[in-house]
Amino acid sequence: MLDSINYPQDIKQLNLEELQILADEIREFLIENVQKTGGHLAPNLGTVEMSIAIHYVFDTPKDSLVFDVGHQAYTHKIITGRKDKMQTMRQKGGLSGFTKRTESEYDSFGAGHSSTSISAALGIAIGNKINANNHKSIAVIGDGALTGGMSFEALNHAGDSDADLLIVLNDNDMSISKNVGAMSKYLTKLISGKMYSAIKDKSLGVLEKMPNLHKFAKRSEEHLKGMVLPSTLFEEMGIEYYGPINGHDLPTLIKTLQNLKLKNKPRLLHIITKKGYGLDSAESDPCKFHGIAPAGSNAKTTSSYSDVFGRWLVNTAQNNKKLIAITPAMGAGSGMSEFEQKFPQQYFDVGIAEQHALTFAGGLATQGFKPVVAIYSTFLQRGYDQLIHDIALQNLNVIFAIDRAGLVGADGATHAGCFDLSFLRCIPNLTIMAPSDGLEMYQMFNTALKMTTPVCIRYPRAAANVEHYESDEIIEIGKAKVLFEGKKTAIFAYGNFVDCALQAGKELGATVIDMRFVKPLDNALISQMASSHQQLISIEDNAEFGGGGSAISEYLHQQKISTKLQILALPDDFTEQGSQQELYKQYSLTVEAIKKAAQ
Ligand SMILES: Cc1ncc(C[n+]2csc(CCOP(=O)(O)OP(=O)(O)O)c2C)c(N)n1
Repeated sequence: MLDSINYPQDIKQLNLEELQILADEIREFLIENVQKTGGHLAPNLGTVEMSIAIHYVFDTPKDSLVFDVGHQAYTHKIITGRKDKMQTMRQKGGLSGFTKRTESEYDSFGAGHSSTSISAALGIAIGNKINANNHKSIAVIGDGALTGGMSFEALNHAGDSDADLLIVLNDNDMSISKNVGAMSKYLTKLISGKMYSAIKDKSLGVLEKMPNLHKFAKRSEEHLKGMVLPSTLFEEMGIEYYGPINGHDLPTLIKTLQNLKLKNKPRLLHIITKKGYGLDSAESDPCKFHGIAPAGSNAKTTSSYSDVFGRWLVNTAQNNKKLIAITPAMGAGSGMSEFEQKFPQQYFDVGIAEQHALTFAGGLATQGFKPVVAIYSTFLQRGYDQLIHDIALQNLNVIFAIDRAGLVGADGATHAGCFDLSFLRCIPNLTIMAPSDGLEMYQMFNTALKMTTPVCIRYPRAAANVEHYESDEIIEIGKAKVLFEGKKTAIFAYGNFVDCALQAGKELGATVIDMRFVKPLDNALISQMASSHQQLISIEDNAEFGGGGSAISEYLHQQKISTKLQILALPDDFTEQGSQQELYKQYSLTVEAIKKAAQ
């Protein structure tokens, strides 16, 4: 069946039986393909029927379909002209793992970060209304993404509008880890109504015995609406609520969507799905199968920076009850699983709520706690005002463990941590460090623990480059470290690029410096290097504008020191996807590039 399907009009020719066969074939295709390419397997196994049903019922791309995060849109990609490129997914030059407007007219809105879909789809719906074109606007959002503040802001707006907006809430009770929070509990309450208590049954078989919605079709709308509870939180907010229904039952999905298509007010369809549906291993461990590496990729042998951070947390908490670790829904990825298990009282997963995570940490800091916010560089962008207004301005003692800084690889531009040095450097009161290996990182966290002001430690998605990293030592604030003494050229390396600089430096006979601090800079050392060397090179995986090299340049300018400085950093452009090594080469962040710059 799949061979003959390329676009939504092809699936519109199929009958229900054929659609079911198509769903089964797509699921098999996904299992095979994603294991080869790597990517978000479990989320996509949960959205096969939903994606088919939406394209079957609606008239995409005239009707806009907006996926939240966009990590669960693989079936959508397969049936919107991209089936043959699925094997290129997440690779250099290949399909994005998320929705992307430049990739297809069917991707109504680009995504990667969470909780944007209702706002974007509402914008489209209100635009449609003003343009009087009768097009539909559909947001697909997971229960995890619904924990993000923007979702609530958008619901608040939508419920008070008359926009033709359909929200499909894909509820699988999971974020990457188990979903958290009061909203998640409320959704569970909704679905544990008598009629759907059977949903937890793995086979979902009991649901099939339930009357299909088409039997209700001739009855009044009121019967369709609020079938389980007389009123829901959504309805109280002015958004009609429908469901919950089984999100793997194609006939029910199609019939329900056909009914909901006829309406033109803000409305929400609550569908229940199983993350990893159809693959036993993914169903039983959906967190592990949320995102998987490609088959044959190197098995992990050494500790990553995230592992080192996790170890530091666990070791430090043994005798520090004031240490509080906070994650906006990224506990496992941030290396905090052991900490969560051993110190549940000191661990807070606040949901996909970066803004709240920061201000919550600020509040804790005022009470004498040592909050550590573990956050990916790209998601810290969400908490920028909170960082300035709620932490730095009040000089509160919050430690930021900024993971996935620099180029992250296959996830591409939406997830690259290319801007943190630029947006952090300009904020007063912050200390910013970038470790060159796991040992230095461990000592930086020891140092941060002793400080009383806000501290950022930014590190990459990479192996931590050392076997032994546990240490009691601290490092001197604002002091860089000369690793190799040479002549003529001095190379200032930040974080992960120290190794590469050292190799180039040794080959060139150049001086190599591990900068360690982006703020405060080791100005004395920079002056000294500028006067004793003919030329300077800096290297980092941050945008050139405002990054570590830029900091050196600004200092030299302020001091009226005239010298040659070449900054190796990321260009004024959004970076591509690909392996980290491919991207370092593309953006000239290699030993060769340093040698070329020196020459
Ligand atoms: C702002 C932001 N924070 C964190 C993430 C990382 N992230 C990607 S998917 C995901 C979980 C989403 O859960 P849900 O919406 O329920 O979708 P599911 O994967 O369960 O289908 C998280 C936390 C993100 N993409 N954006």
